[in-house]
Amino acid sequence: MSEFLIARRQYAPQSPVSLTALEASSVSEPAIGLDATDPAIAALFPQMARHPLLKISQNDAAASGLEPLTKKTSLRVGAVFSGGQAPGGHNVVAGLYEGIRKLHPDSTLTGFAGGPAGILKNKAIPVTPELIATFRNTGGFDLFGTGRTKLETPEDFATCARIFTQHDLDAFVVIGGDDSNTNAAFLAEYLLETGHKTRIVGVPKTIDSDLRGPFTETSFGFDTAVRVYAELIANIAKDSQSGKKYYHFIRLMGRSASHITMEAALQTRPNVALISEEIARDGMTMSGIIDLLADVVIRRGNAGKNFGVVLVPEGLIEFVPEMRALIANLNEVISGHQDYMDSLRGFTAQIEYLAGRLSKESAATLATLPLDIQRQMIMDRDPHGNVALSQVETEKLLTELLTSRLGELKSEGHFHGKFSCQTHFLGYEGRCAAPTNFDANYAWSLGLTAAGLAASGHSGYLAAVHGLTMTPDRWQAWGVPLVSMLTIERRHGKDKAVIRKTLVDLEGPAFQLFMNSREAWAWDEHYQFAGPIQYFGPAGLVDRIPVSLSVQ
Ligand code: FBP
Repeated sequence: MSEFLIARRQYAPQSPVSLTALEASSVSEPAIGLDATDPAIAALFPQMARHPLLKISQNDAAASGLEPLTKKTSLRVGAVFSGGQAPGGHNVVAGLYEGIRKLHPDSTLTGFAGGPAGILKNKAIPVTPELIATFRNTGGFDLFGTGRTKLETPEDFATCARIFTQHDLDAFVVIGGDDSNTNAAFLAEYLLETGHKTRIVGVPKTIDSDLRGPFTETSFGFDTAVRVYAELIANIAKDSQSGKKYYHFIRLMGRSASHITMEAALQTRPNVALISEEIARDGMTMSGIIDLLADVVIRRGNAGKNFGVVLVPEGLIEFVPEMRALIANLNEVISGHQDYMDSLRGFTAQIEYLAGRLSKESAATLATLPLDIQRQMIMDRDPHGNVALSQVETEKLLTELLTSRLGELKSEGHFHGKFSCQTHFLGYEGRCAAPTNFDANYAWSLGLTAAGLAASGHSGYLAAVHGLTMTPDRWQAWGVPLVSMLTIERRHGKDKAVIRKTLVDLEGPAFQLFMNSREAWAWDEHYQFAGPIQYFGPAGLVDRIPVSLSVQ
């Protein structure tokens, strides 16, 4: 163990008293109305449709008439990581373990290895106090591992039920994003309907911060990941400002929503940060985006500044209208001819085959893209045959198109500066960093909340910890019915019940702050040196929270 990890082990995550003294707390149904469940959702989830909101709080049990959470018999709980890694996952498990053992000292926790597939294959890992001590406050999901197998068919649910019975589980906790929690809702409904005793609790995980809800201001992992990116962006900005010869185009992870890019921009103040949601709202084409970037480069060039920093969200191309249409058309055509496409050797054969099958508009859009990007869009596909958007090097697409536009403008006498660029992708660098104090506390509190919900006998709930702009002792612990977060969306030509991804709110205070600042950032160097995450030292440094959260 490194000196850092040894020292970091000593950090005692913070939580409100309702969670630190979970055994003396109880679960109530406060008279706060959630939006009425969509009738189509209620029809799909008859067992869960009328689930009330739950709150975990400290009560005078005698006065309130509520049962304290403490148990006379031990609890048996299972847990799994599902989907992409996010800093804080180990603290969720540590909080959950601590919580169930507070409620009964003989309670047990069993992890399943490698994500949801580990449940189906019954790859059980017993959690021990030694394991928890080793992993607490560390990044990564290596305690159990993770995976992206989806549990969505009745056969999957029946297998889960069998495995849960085999382990005699009272409750099972899914630590996952929107898709995983959607599937958790279906699993909970199945178990309730079949009279199975195992209750299902979800925990909001994803660096993308797109799983938000009535009492979920962000997911755990977002803060740490962005702070890692912000440190690196600030270093690159310093380099750019020192050498004064490169534009740096930095693509940032975040599958769809631009929360990471916006938060990184608020922390570092780059010259340009593209926000996909705004681009979609304004119907901006790729050519429009290149015009915007060219304008910044030309005006900075006129002031003798041939350098700068541009942030690009990973999901950008999906929000650009003609690219969105191209992706949809490619997905449709490729999925209809997947076996034949796979049998064709090489890009040239595949693109020739596709040429006659794409719509006229899509073929024209595809032809405007650099060859490398065409290759990535056609040949890199996810397991479902769809374009693997996260593999498309959008930052290179932008710099290639921009270089060619600036070349034209130069030959027409409209651009007198120089344009040299470097491209970067920041993603995996941030997903397994040691959690910040904020994420360590938040994830720990979510784990304790999940323990309280698991013990209370409720199923189909998302653990939620609210009031995150306050100090952890003032946070509140809730159980939000998963049905209240579900909505019907059309996916792959079919209506599906899903937890909707929360995109950047263009009317919200964080975007407004960004919008009101960005004009100044474009022309002058307002770069803010974010520095590395601080784990030891003054509260002002170690207990920071995301800017976008603090302005809510
Ligand atoms: P989750 O939604 O599962 O948390 O994953 C988020 C994410 O980190 C995205 O930001 C990124 O696009 C994707 O995972 C990358 O996935 P993979 O690890 O499969 O390459």
